[in-house]
Parts: sequence; C-alpha cells; structure tokens
Amino acid sequence: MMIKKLWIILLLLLAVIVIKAQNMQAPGGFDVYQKDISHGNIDTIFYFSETVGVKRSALVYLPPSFSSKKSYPVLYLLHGIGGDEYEWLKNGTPHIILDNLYAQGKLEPMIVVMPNGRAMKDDRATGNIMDADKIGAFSTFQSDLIHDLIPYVEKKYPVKPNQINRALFGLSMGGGQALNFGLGNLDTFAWVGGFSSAPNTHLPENLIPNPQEVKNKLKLLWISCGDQDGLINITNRTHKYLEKHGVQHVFYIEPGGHDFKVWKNDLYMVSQLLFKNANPDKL
Ligand code: FER
Repeated sequence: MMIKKLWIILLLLLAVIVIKAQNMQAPGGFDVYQKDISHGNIDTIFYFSETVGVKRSALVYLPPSFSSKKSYPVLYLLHGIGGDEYEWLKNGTPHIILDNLYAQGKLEPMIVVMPNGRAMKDDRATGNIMDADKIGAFSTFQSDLIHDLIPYVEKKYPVKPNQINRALFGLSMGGGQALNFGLGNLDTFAWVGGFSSAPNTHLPENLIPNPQEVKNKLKLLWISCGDQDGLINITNRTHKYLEKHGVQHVFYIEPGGHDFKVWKNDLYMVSQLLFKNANPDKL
C-alpha cells in the first residue's frame, strides 16, 4: 500500500517539468540586432474574415532560410489587451530574437504569424480597451483564426498541413486566447502555450475537461509567468489542475512583471522547443 502511494507521488512529480528560472534565462544579447547574420523577412498579409465581415491584416515573419520550394510549420503568436498585430514586432522584436537563434542553429525553421486578436470591424486598441465589445472580440477571434486566417495562410505560404505543424502561443490576453483556443481545438494545434495568461483564461475544468485527450494529442503545453506579475494566480491555477490530473506541461516562473522583458525571454525559450522532440531540460 505504502509502495503504491510512493509510486503515485513519483509519477505525479515526473508528469510536471518545472523549470528553474535561475538556470533558464535568455543570455545577454539575445535581442540585439546582428548585422553579419542572415535575416528573415516580415510580410503584411490581408485576408477576408467571414467571421468579422471585413478584410483584416496580420504580420508574417519568414525565416532567413525561407524557400518557396520547402514547406514550414507555423507558429501563431498573439498579442495582449492593449496591442494589435504590430505589438510583438514593436515591443518584442521577435524577428531579431529568432534571427539570432537561427544563426546559432537552434530553431526548426518555421513561419510566425502575428494576427490581430481583437476580431471586430474596428480592431484598433483605441478608446477604452476594457469595453465589453472589445473584450468579446478577443473571444470572437477563435472563429477568425480557425476559419479565416489559418486557411488563408495555408494557401498563401508553403505550409506543412495538420495539427502537428501548428503552434498557438500568446501573451496575457493572447495567452488566455492561446490556451482557450488551443486546448479547445486539439485537432488543430499540437503546441500550445500562454505567457502571463490573463483572466480571460477559462477555468481549468472548462479549459481541460478531458485531461487524457490533452495527454494523447499535445506535443507541448507551456504556461509561464513573471514572479512579480499580478496575474500569476491564473497560471498557478492552471498549473495546479494540470499537476493534479497528471498532464505533462512546462511550468516556468521567471523573474519579472507583466512586461515584454518576460515575454521576449519566453519567446526565446519556447521557440527552441517548437516542432522538435521537445526537451525543455536541454535549453
Ligand atoms: C483583466 C486584467 C488584465 C483582464 C484582462 C487583462 C479580461 C489583460 C492584460 C493584458 O493583455 O496585458 O481583468 O480581463
């Protein structure tokens, strides 16, 4: 009886990969532009959204080695409540972080799509960003993403099809979206994660009503947050539920608040795991 209990405890411990912040931080210079390496390209795309009834825009980062003769997996990377499709590029410099990682051979080549996650006719982050219709538009984006944007991206670019080649990540409000939509559409995404996820994140029992299905279908589930972030309870709440149900995930608490210093570090970390045999211990 005692041995059985010990086994259960051991299995639960193994089910969670808790990354110690002190031995896992991006090194200095990770976000500094390097002149003498190859650089990726940023495109702006316009797609018609049946969901919203208007043309919408998104940014696309193509890797330095991009060739239309190859095909690529895709990371959909979502912004926060005060942002739009330019937020990551302006404040997170993902092109610089990823160019530097490619130069070191640390990434599986991928296309990164940065959409506008506020799916409404006027999707600018102006006026009261907390207005109910604006908050609601962050939920509406699920349909825009799955029915409008992904099909457009997969027609326009040489994209590897299927769940196994799609990742969905985001910061704060976008972290909640990534968890809600990713875990709610396990046949569409295999790599899912939230950075400093906001209160739009579904309650754990609604987010993961079927833990076994998540275990069977996901390649990576990532939840991270700065240790000084006022929203950390959301990430902790999700973590506790996942741990209780033995769902393997990366739970990464790092020094910092609710800001791009944390989110740039998250992108640096997570991009190295995507579309590979994920081993967070080897970063
Ligand atoms: C909230 C607090 C913060 C909330 C959303 C946020 C929907 C989002 C923050 C961000 O995206 O940075 O109560 O409710």
